[in-house]
Amino acid sequence: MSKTFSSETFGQTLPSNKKLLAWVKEVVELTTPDQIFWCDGSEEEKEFLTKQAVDQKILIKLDQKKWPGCYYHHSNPNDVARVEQSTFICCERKEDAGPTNNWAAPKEMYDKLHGMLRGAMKGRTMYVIPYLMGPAGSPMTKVGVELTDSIYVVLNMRIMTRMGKVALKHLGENSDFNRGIHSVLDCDPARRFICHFPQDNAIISVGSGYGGNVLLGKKCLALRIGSALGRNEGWLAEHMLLLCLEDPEGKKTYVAAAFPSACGKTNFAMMIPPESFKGWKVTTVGDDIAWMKPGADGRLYAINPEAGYFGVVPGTNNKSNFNAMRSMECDTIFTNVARTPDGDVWWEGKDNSPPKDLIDWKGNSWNPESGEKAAHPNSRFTAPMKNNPDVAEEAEWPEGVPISAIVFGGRRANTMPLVFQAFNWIHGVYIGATVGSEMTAAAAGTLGQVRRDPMAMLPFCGYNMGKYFDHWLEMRRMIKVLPRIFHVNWFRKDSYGNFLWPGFGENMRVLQWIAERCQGRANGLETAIGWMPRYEDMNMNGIPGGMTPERFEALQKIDFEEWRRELILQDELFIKLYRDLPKELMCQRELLISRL
Ligand code: OXD
Ligand code: MN
Repeated sequence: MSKTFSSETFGQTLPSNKKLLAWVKEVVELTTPDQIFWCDGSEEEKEFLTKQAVDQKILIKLDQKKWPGCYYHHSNPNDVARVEQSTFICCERKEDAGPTNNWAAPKEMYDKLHGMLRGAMKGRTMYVIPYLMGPAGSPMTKVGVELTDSIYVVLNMRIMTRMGKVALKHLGENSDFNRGIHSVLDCDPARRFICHFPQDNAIISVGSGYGGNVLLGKKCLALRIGSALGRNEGWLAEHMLLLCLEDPEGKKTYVAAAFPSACGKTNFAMMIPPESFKGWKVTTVGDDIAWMKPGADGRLYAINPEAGYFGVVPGTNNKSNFNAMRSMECDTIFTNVARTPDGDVWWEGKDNSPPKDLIDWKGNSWNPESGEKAAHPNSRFTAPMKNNPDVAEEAEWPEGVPISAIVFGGRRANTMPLVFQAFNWIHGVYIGATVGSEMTAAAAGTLGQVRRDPMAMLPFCGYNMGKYFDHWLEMRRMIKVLPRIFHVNWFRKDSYGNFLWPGFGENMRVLQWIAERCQGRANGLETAIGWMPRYEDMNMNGIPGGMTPERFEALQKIDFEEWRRELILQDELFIKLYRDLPKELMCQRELLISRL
């Protein structure tokens, strides 16, 4: 093996885990790095690597008075987002990946990727990152090891996961860990592949440096591989935020919510209740991913496997998300926002006064007349979860939190009311399976078009989506106290195109109804699509701009013509998945049609 200079620098001894050592050796022989760096997760190591990253111009040090511990990174302009077209599930049978995933045969894909990785780290350092997804000591926690040639990945992984010695200790001599290999190669989109091998608990990612493609603990392990592991092991890996709602008497309700990307999961998870909600508090357990497993008492327990936030920056300000602004005040890595030569950062939606001499995310000088965005719309902050002033203490609980409510939602200008509740678990699974959301600005020409994104997992389900629905249905036999299931839509508009609901902190009103429904305290009306609050069932005190019963009726309206169209649109997904679609869901569809 080549030189292992972290042990010289930090006195770290190599782990004794033979399986881990043998696998690292194999990858070293394949990729031939000049050096191997075993990460221990210490503060000294962070300082050392940060200095190296600055010396190598991978990171730019921000003004440390304004932004203590914060750094800036420009990515390659061709590499700014997840790439669904280059993301593969590699299992033996194509039908196991299902019609919503790209598939490749494992052997062929391994051959191709190993060919690309041969000698790929020559002249570079290979970092060995042992990490945990989940709190140390939790029975739900999984160990991963990522081998990467990117120092940016190391510094992000140490924020997003519990990394280093703690992970090696958790692993011990066990051979059960996720094997992840990442190399940026030459960052060519034509040679970019994000590949998952669920049967081997392995991931190989090449050709990209962008977070969602390369921080292998997040979308790759915690969702794609995680969902496949969860199916075999009897749990759920979901694209969900987790929050704790505490009422004035101190009673806590834990809520999990799945919204497609860019529908405000981080904002909802970090919500601050309005002034009129004295004594109510929302704390954040997680903002993106939940692992949920039935506990011994028959309830469904959830952990947030992550330790940090990798959030979209544009649009974030003290009003839209006060806690996200606090979270990124120190020890944060900013990627692809705009910056100034003296180490400040700025983005669209931060405030109305971009600083002078702004440098845009591509590194060019920028002014308001440039006609382009200064910050990339998918620019990100990577911040430790502990920076959030309202992080829940429960985020560190190894046993997780008992979930009372599961909420699905999307961005819909019409059809979907503000809130309704499923009649039961199977109906709730149908509601989750048929989630649709309007595409946002990124895809030109399709603006406003509704894309089906079942349970917000379309890009993240690591196996056949039909079988995934089946797994959700089967879970009801393992959970004695089933969470109640709801659907929300903050984005319904009137005929003039104005939002009918103020959103943000005011969503607290919906959350209160949801929590009280779970406790059997709030009323609701049985309708064709589910249980719905009437005007008098919701707390509208102090709502900005007021809320008349007429306006609320428009928000909650079930328009039969719109629902007819909705059912036809749902068919697109059902036809695609027909072969493996559980018949319970077809049955729910028929029941809904007959009720309507
Ligand atoms: C994310 C996403 O980055 O969902 O969390 O795309
Ligand atoms: Mn996400």
